[in-house]
Amino acid sequence: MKRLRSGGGWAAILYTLRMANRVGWWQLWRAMRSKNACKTCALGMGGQAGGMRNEAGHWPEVCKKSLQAMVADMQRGLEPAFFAKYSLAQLRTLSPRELEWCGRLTTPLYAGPDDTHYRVVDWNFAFDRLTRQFHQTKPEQHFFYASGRSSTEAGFLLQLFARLWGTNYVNNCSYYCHQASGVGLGQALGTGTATVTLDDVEKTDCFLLLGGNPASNHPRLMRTLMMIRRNGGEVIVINPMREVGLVNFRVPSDVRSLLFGSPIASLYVQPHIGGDIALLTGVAKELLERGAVDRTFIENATEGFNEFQDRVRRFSWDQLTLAAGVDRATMAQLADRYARARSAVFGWTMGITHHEHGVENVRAIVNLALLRGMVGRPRAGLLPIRGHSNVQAMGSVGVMPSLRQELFDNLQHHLGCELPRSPGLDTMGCMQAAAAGRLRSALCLGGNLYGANPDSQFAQQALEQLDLITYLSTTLNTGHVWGRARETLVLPVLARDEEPQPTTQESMFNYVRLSDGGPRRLPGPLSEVEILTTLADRVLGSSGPVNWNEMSKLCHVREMIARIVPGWQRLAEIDRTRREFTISGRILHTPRFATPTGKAHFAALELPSHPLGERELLLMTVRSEGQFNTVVYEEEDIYRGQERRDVILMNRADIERLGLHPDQRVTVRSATGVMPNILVRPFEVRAGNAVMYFPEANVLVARQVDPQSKTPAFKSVRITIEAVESSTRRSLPVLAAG
Ligand SMILES: Nc1nc2c(c(=O)[nH]1)N[C@H]1C(S)=C(S)[C@@H](COP(=O)(O)OP(=O)(O)OC[C@H]3O[C@@H](n4cnc5c(=O)[nH]c(N)nc54)[C@H](O)[C@@H]3O)O[C@H]1N2
Ligand SMILES: Nc1nc2c(c(=O)[nH]1)N[C@H]1C(S)=C(S)[C@@H](COP(=O)(O)OP(=O)(O)OC[C@H]3O[C@@H](n4cnc5c(=O)[nH]c(N)nc54)[C@H](O)[C@@H]3O)O[C@H]1N2
Ligand SMILES: [Mo]
Repeated sequence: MKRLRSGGGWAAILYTLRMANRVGWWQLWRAMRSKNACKTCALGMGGQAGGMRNEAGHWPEVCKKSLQAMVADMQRGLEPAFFAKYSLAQLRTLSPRELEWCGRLTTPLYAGPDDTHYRVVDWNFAFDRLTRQFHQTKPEQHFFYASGRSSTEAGFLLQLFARLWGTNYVNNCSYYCHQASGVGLGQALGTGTATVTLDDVEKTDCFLLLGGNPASNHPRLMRTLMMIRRNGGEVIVINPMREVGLVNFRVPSDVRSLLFGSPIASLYVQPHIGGDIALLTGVAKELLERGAVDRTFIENATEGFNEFQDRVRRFSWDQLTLAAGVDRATMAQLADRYARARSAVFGWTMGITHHEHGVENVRAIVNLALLRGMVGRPRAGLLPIRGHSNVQAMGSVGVMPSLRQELFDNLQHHLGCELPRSPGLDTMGCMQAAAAGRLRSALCLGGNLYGANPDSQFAQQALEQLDLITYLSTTLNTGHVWGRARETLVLPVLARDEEPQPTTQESMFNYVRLSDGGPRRLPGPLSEVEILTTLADRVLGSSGPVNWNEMSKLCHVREMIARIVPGWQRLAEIDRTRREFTISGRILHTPRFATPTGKAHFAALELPSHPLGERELLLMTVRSEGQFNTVVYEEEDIYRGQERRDVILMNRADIERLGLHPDQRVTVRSATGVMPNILVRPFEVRAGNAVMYFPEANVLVARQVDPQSKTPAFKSVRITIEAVESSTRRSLPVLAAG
């Protein structure tokens, strides 16, 4: 497959045309223009400004990802005959892509212990079974998981139901995503989210992008990065792998960029996987040696500087360059550019959080920002680049195992009753408890807990221990066939733009958007909120602290959120004014922080170490251009020039050193699992490191988590590679959908 020389551009536009052919031009155009927040990443497009418009009002912002998601939601419905025809065993042979393109779920499905096929059931059966489960189990035998695509209102009601029922076993996909950012920022600044607005990012002098590939995963950020360069600013990329779209990108909505391409990175630094703390400490050491630090800011607005400085001085240059995999000259170059910048924004993604030292990684970024006073003023600050389109709201409204004190107090006060104070459980904590037989059932509001989980075999076995697992989903995914309990319920839900009532979403810039919803495309699915309020009414009744019938009107849910969630007061008026807003108290344009002393904290950090054996490599598991998490839309990854997913990308030097050759079939092993028949592909990744695609590679990822954020180390898996003599191709039977 041909390697592209820049990201975006014509490939993205051609893709749009192909997708439009699939579902009809007029339908797709109308869907993309509706007043609904974009369904994919958390940059937050659309809402009342209309689809394809960003927070700065720029139009048209087109993105392949939103098209893929939209076209997937516009598929025809799965007929009951499909489930009579194909057994669970046959469905298990389908790839994530094949499952996604089977069609939309339209009827509740049920499979019991002796069933060979999913049975189509009616809603009454589903609610009866679920209600019985709640009545037969104790509160702490049940856990709740939410992905980040659901509405804020559904998330709020999910945790409200769980807490009134009596458990804190409530969590969301951020435990496998940005939790380390929330924890790290909380420790350092007393906040858990971005300190900047989109406008700050667009006007900054210097954007440092660590551990992310926005060309694929946040394409609309690429326009902003292009503009920073056009205005004479710097974009510094820190990534072990050379991502072509971060070198050059053709922004489809900009004619000049589309025709000629836009340079993105002004400096591209490739550390080892896990080498960021060493690299950032090296840059800090350089700045300290030059005296290029903001003394006034450090004195007035921070704490812990002396200890930090001592720690940095203690490391030798050899220690730092070896651990980072970056030489001193490059560190100095990075320091030069950062020292020159009058303002700087640090943005990061999963390359930073998916480690056992994820929180320390985040603290290292904050340290560097504090050193030059780059937090707490306009055009400068910190930006965790969030994944799911509404994952940030899940945290804001309490889909978490432990509530912030203020939220907990407000909630109790508002409800006028005692809520459970027993410790909650994070996502891996729940999986471990399930595996140990301590839990009986689970309710998943979207997502694919099986597919997202490290150690796939363990995940399957853990979920099998449960009596009942219930998935609220739009389409089929691997979780429905591999992540089953003794009994499984799959409940079809409406997508955001089919909701009968408006819903809200929160962007990574703390901006709350209003989505209008729209007409249903298919008969059958219910809204997430209708399912949750019906269930809560059946289990808890409506005579207690919450009248669930009333809660099925979303304006009532919003009034309650406005009263109890700090910073969300303006949500109370949004139904009347339709005015979207920035959550108060989050954006930091002055150097006062929400810590007890009002000061920001430096952290003295150790260097993580990954000593590798001679034949070992450190593996990261990443997304391709053609997928959204566990949902694979296309097999190919156009930016990385891969036409298939069963590959391992390696540095040429490692391929030679291990006596392998390109396109050779190998077996990849870790302490957790084995993946046979993988193709070796050369790639510009720092030697000693390798790359495979998530979710397939979750077979290899261990269950250990970062002790502070409980996030698995999806990006640092120790592996060995063995050549396979005769090549046997794995081929997947393809089933006809519908
Ligand atoms: N198209 C598409 N868009 C998406 C998603 C999707 O699956 N597909 N998923 C959404 C979600 S939930 C999320 S969280 C985001 C994820 O967005 P990203 O974080 O951009 O996604 P990953 O593919 O996990 O990419 C991680 C990047 O980190 C780099 N990296 C790996 N290890 C390290 C390291 O130790 N240090 C540094 N500095 N870099 C490292 C990799 O080379 C890779 O470029 O995207 C969101 N948007
Ligand atoms: N090895 C490895 N593992 C990883 C990662 C990695 O980089 N490497 N990344 C991790 C990250 S960052 C994340 S966020 C997790 C993702 O974990 P999850 O959020 O659990 O998984 P998704 O694949 O995003 O969930 C997709 C499913 O959501 C359902 N869905 C889509 N839209 C809606 C909707 O509007 N409502 C409802 N109710 N359902 C809907 C569809 O049925 C679809 O199949 O995976 C994590 N796992
Ligand atoms: Mo994520």
